[in-house]
Amino acid sequence: MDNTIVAISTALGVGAISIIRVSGKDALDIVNKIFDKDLHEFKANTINYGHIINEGKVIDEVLVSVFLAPKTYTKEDIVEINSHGGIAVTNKIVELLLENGCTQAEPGEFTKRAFLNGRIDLLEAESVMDLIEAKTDTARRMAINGVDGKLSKKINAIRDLGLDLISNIEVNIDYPEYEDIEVMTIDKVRDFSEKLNTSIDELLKDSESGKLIKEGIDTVIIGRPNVGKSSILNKLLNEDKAIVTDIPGTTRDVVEGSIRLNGILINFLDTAGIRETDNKVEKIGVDKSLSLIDQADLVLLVFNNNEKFTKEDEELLEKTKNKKRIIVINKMDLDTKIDKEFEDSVKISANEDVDPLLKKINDLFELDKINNGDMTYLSNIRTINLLKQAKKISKELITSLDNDLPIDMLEIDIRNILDLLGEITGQKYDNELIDRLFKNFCLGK
Ligand SMILES: Nc1nc2c(ncn2[C@@H]2O[C@H](COP(=O)(O)OP(=O)(O)O)[C@@H](O)[C@H]2O)c(=O)[nH]1
Ligand SMILES: [Mg+2]
Repeated sequence: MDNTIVAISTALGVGAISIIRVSGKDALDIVNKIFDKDLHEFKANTINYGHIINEGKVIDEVLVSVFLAPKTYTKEDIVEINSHGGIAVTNKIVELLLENGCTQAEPGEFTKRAFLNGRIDLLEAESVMDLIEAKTDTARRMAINGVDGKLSKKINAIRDLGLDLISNIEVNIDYPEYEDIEVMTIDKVRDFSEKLNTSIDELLKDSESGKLIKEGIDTVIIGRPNVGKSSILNKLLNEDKAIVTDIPGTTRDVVEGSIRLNGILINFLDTAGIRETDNKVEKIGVDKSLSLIDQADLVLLVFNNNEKFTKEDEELLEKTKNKKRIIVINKMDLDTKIDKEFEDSVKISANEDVDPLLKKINDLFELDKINNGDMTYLSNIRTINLLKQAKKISKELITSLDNDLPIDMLEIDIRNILDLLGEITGQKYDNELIDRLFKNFCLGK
């Protein structure tokens, strides 16, 4: 991290202003070479008017902010140039900075430096990205709790439980001859182990909400041709997105659209109706529909109230039986001819209203509850996987206690849990992981 990096931090394109960010020990010296004032004369955390100059010619009229280490985003000296927005201006300034000693920053490199220099932990760094990528206000609320360190606090509180456990075990090992200490510590160890187990469990349960908030619910609409799938999609989205006709096999490609339900993004995928077909194009669509079932978080399986239940309907029922699923009986405005009863189904008429369906989705995922939660959740696959491993070990811990295993044997398990929690917040990390993680960030962040 000896080099001084530069990147455009604002979105590329035409806009009122752009911000070019420079970070590193030579930040002030390098910008000085192309600025018409001496940045060293400015106070920290000030914004100053001046010109970017090259070979005596004015390149742009700018405002330059100076932030001095260590009280900056990266803990290094940072200079931010607010230039006029636009591709030619910003590219020219970056080009000059590169010529004068800067290195082009990699994606996420500023935040990576903030992490490596110890200003933020890994969970906070990941949350910065989540905040930038948040598509809903709910996702924003969750991400800011991560950026703020609330989530790290939760993880660290669980780590503290583990540390308490270890110290109790060690007291027990150090004074084995005192029976009352032994009895007392074993009770404590059990108590802490259960607390540890419950806390991990709760956090893991919350992370399911976290994942939904972050990624939304991928919902695939499945059914035979002409049962009204595309009509349902259009009504859900309140727009004529998919083509609706009375000709079976109209929808061939996947049509997508999303809505927000109680702050959660629901991504709907309307598919080709599933049936045996000789038409090459339609067949590709049918195969695609079937493969989408596997990836979906939710399947809306649509049947036609106005037709007898068919063998194909039965097959779809079978194919989706292990998925989270809502059975939708459509065309309720027409005569009932369907000759199959379902314990739990939503009956609608797509040309009238789909509110009962929305209510059902809400109830199935308890979306209003999620939306009213405290939003301090893990939501990334990396951290959720680590927590899952920790949970497995903490469950074994309880089993060991139930089986009266010698107490010193538990210490290894607890240390493993501590390590896993440490990996979540980045107290322990390997460089390859860090490189991979920050590569997904945007440039200039
Ligand atoms: N009466 C009635 N007709 C519907 C309803 N839903 C869809 N349709 C009609 O059924 C036909 C097929 O609808 P479409 O949405 O294209 O079905 P898909 O093939 O499953 O996508 C169209 O003529 C729609 O207007 C409904 O609830 N009631
Ligand atoms: Mg259709």
